[in-house]
Amino acid sequence: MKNYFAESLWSPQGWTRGARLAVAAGRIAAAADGHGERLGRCVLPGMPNLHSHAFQRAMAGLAEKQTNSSDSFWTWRETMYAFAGRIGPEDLQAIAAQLYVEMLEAGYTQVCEFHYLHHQPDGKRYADPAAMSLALIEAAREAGIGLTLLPTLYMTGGFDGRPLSERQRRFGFDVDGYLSLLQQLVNVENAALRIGVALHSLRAVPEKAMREVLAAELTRGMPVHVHIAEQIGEVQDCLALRNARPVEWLLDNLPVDARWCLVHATHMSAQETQRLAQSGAVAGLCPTTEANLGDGLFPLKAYIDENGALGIGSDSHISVSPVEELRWLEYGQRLATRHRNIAVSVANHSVGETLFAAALRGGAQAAGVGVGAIAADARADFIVLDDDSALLAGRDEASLIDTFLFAGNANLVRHVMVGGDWVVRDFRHRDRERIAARYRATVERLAARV
Ligand code: NGQ
Ligand code: ZN
Repeated sequence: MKNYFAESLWSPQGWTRGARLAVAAGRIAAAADGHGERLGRCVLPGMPNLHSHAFQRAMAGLAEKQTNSSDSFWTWRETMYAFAGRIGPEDLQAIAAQLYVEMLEAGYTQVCEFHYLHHQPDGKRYADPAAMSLALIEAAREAGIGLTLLPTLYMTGGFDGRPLSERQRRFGFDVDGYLSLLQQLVNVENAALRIGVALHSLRAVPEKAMREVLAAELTRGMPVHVHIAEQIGEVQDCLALRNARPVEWLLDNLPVDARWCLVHATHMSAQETQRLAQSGAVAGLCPTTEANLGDGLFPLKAYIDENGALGIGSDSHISVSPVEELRWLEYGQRLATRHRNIAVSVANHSVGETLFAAALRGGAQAAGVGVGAIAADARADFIVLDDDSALLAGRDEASLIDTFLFAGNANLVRHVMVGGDWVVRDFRHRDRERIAARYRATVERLAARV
């Protein structure tokens, strides 16, 4: 048992002054005694990252040149597919480990990996069909981040059920193959690894297959993630072929509840927004990627007013920072409405606290793991902000989180604990150099392969 002391500890219920924390066997123990080691002035729960495609971290910055005067999400996707085609299991492990180190240093302590790069580039199975999944599991273990691995079902190339394109072939599974991959991975679940279901999108998974996966005994109680309504083109195709908008269709046809995470859900009518909020599902918002890809803006105000659950993800990883995701979540709304201080609730007028609390709660729900709060028996995950930072000087508890999220560009996350282990001390991950060196060698090799 190890005892710690924090001057101010924040949880979604509010601040505790002079908090004592005991950590035993990787968890927060019920009661602490003695004074313990001083952690710092401000201790917060670690943030879950509810949406990641790890391999895309290595192409950050490589899709910012105009290829066509009408560049869009769809032309970006071609660039992404070409890049995806070069990644093998060892590459994936090196890239993901680097990404997870960056996440930890930024204050994320759990990541939901929406993983669809299953097979060899030509679509052939690896000798172990789980090779790519195992590479992600190994990367998370090396970095020391909690992982919710969401192997992704991907079957068709569009709403009309067309076959996968050549570049999509390595994503493809039938339902039986998919369920046996899930079973193999469930067998290695542990305190730092949870397995869940991902259905890539309404474009990529036929309704019948969705029903079969959800009916399987194996998937009972698992988190279920799906990409939805990110682009207008997708809304139009869905309307044309199913006579319903994507979120509307999903809510009408599948048992959407608190197990579900609808990633993006950008384009919703007022009625869809209200119904999604009432379903108890989490809206998985990825503001920096959604900005980067030109997706559009989520109807945040209406959704918060209906008490909708939400969380944040770094998705394509052009940015890896909970601060930047939450900042841009609010700024998008300010720019569009020409108002300020939008994401607040009746109970709390602080934008920072409202967003931070919502993303902790929704992120933990989407991850299917009891994280996101510093509470008795929870996994011992927390972050300690930098006492020496000038940005936090003179800030009392009422403005600490607003300042953390909205002021400056320096990383204020100084120490990070996951499952009772200090993975980041004084801003540096414990294995940062080794993992960065391997990453560098990997991207240099990938660049040479073009
Ligand atoms: C993905 N990413 O699966 O990586 C997608 C692009 C698609 C985002 N939507 C591919 N941000 O949706 O077909
Ligand atoms: Zn995605």
